[in-house]
Amino acid sequence: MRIDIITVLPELLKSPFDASILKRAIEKKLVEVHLHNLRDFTVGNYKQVDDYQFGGGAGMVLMVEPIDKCISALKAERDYDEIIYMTPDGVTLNQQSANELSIKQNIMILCGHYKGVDQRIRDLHITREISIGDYVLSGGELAAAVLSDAIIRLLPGVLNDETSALTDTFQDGMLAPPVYTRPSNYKGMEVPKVLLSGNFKAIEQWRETMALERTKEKRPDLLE
Ligand code: 6GU
Repeated sequence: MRIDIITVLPELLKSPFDASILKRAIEKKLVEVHLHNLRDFTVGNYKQVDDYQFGGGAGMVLMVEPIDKCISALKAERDYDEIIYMTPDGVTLNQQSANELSIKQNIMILCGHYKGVDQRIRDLHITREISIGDYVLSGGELAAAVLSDAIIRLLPGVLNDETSALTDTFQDGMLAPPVYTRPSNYKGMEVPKVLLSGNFKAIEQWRETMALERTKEKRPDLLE
């Protein structure tokens, strides 16, 4: 898979891809992530990427021309399965949409900023608009990092047995069961005995029961 991210703040997006699982996925060439600085596509001397909105009102809008130039240059290089705009008025990201995107070949992600982007970019190029929840962030960069992480960890070979995505919360529409590690007794708090029993059938059963109980308690909406 290849992910191209268009942003006015590439420095904000470097570190998420430079540690842990995402770093390893890139090193193993399971994914390529390319950051594109919108300022490299400006016209004129001031490297201007945003401007006041027509009709008045507070907040700057990312201009159509630099974004169109950047997206068009990338499109000329390869076909994109999705061109995603990160925006709080998009469709809320969930595990199912992350699963869907993880089987694509080339994905482009546009990060909004300030009051967003000129509507003509959305009309012209965008195939999907994604939000990461009902709250407002200063820009789409952190949301793009969240989306990329959710996708990349699903790519074959990225996770090993220990970190397998199959047992994740949400992957089967349920929350994951509680987990414990050593010591088995901490300040009198005991680990559930079944987990120490070596009886894998009983452990599996316990985990299923606990997952269901936890989902009923914390996220009954998932069971409807
Ligand atoms: Cl994708 N962008 C911004 N700016 N705020 C958000 C968001 C995205 N998702 C939730 N809040």
